[in-house]
Amino acid sequence: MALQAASLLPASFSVLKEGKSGVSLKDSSLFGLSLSESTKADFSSSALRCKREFQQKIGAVRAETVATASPAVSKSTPEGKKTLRKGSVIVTGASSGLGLATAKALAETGKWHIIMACRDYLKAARAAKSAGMAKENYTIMHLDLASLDSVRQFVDNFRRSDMPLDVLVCNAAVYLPTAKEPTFTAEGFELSVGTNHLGHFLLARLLLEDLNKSDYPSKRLIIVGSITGNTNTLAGNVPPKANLGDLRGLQGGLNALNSSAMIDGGDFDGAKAYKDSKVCNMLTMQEFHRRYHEETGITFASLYPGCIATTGLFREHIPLFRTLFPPFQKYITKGFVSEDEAGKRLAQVVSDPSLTKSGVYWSWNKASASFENQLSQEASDAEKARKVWEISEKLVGLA
Ligand code: LMG
Ligand code: NDP
Ligand code: PMR
Repeated sequence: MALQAASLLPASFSVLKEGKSGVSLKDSSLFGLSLSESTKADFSSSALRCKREFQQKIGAVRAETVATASPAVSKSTPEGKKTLRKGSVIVTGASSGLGLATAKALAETGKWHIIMACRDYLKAARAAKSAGMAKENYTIMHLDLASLDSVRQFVDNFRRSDMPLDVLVCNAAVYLPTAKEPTFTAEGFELSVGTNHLGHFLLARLLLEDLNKSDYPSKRLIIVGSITGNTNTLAGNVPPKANLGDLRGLQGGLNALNSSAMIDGGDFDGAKAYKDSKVCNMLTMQEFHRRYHEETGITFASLYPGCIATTGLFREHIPLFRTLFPPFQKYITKGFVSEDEAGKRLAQVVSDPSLTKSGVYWSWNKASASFENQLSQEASDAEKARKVWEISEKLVGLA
């Protein structure tokens, strides 16, 4: 695995040997208001070759849940039980937080090989090691979502690895709440929307072909969303609120030259840009579902994993916020979840046989049971989803 990981690195990389508006506030408990409504609303040919090589590489594991396993991916053991090869899943941003916890949860099942798609190879390698992930369960590959060249290079490298692709998890994100001025991706898009939305948009569009080739019984494309992009919740009403407006800034390329750096054309606000990017993530998932679910059978899903107040997402926030935010979420909103728990939730969306419905935005209730959640009016606006899709494909060079 070490060699394989090393051979997939770009030449410039050092080699490591390890491998609907209306906020619901019924029965709440925050300052005399209860949060359970908001919880409910939001807590609340070559394929064959790949397959053969992949099976040799990582072996086959016993299938527990394959109702529809095709003979191609399963084989019989001497005891007559069906086995299923390991699933192959790409997780972006698996070097910390939710992505790492998800990779760990999947690796522990022994049924998944995780391609950790990360911008910092060494960090990812250390993270996987300290999470106790066994080397045969993962491969690290370089991906910087803030560069479309890097996204294309990643897709090439991945294809050269001959591993199949059964599930893609678009998880990585940046959040720049204290930035006074916008910063930009390699192509000159505002960094939060450029990374969280446009980088993933290109990646997912390119890898759809690879997912389509997979013979795995349940193929999935998951894009991580959030409560804070949904204005039908209390959390989504904390200013600044997400709002894509008429998309004039996105249309202009978010470069702060001939257009605003913000999707709606307004003044730059890092927290809003992040929330807008999450709306794009949730709209993109639904547009994928509308365009491709019937034709491909792929499950498209998004989720709010809970408030994981301890992750690196808040690294740019002021120290006081970083100190107060976890106890605030734990004891006041009660929306807090640990990285481990959130990782198990996302791992369910990757592999649980009961979560195969497409076009769904998953959330979990206080008892950690999953449910289909409602998106805000804007985050479920089909016309806006189509426009975001069409503008985005021009920006990333697909149209
Ligand atoms: C913006 O500020 C920044 O300007 C922007 O740069 C970016 O960072 C953005 O979203 C990110 O935030 C948001 C600012 C405005 O909020 C804060 O600064 C508050 C930080 C809170 C985080 C930690 C809180 C710690 C609280 C203390 C906990 C310690 C324990 C004490 C125990 C006490 C026991 C009683 O925030 C606001 O504007 C606040 C008001 C927003 C509420 C909006 C909700 C709309 C729905 C109305 C219902 C309101 C009910 C609850 C209101 C609670 C308000 C505190
Ligand atoms: P972290 O900061 O811990 O993880 C984000 C990951 O994204 C890191 O691995 C980071 O890499 C990676 N990343 C950032 N920029 C790039 C880039 N240009 N190219 C490749 N990878 C990149 O935050 P979380 O785990 O909290 O966030 C994960 C997801 O969960 C995000 O989509 C976020 O929106 C979502 N989410 C988080 C919530 C929370 O409460 N924390 C709540 C709801 C949703 P590196 O390690 O190198 O920095
Ligand atoms: Mg929020 C039900 C209450 C709830 C939940 C689940 C969250 C989640 N937040 C809630 C309430 C509140 N928050 C309230 C009442 C306030 C005002 C005091 C508040 C404030 C607040 C701030 C300043 N919250 C924040 C911030 C951030 O900077 C975080 C953010 O917006 O990142 C974009 C954040 C978050 N609150 C959440 C979640 C999940 C986040 C962060 C991450 C994300 O959406 O991805």
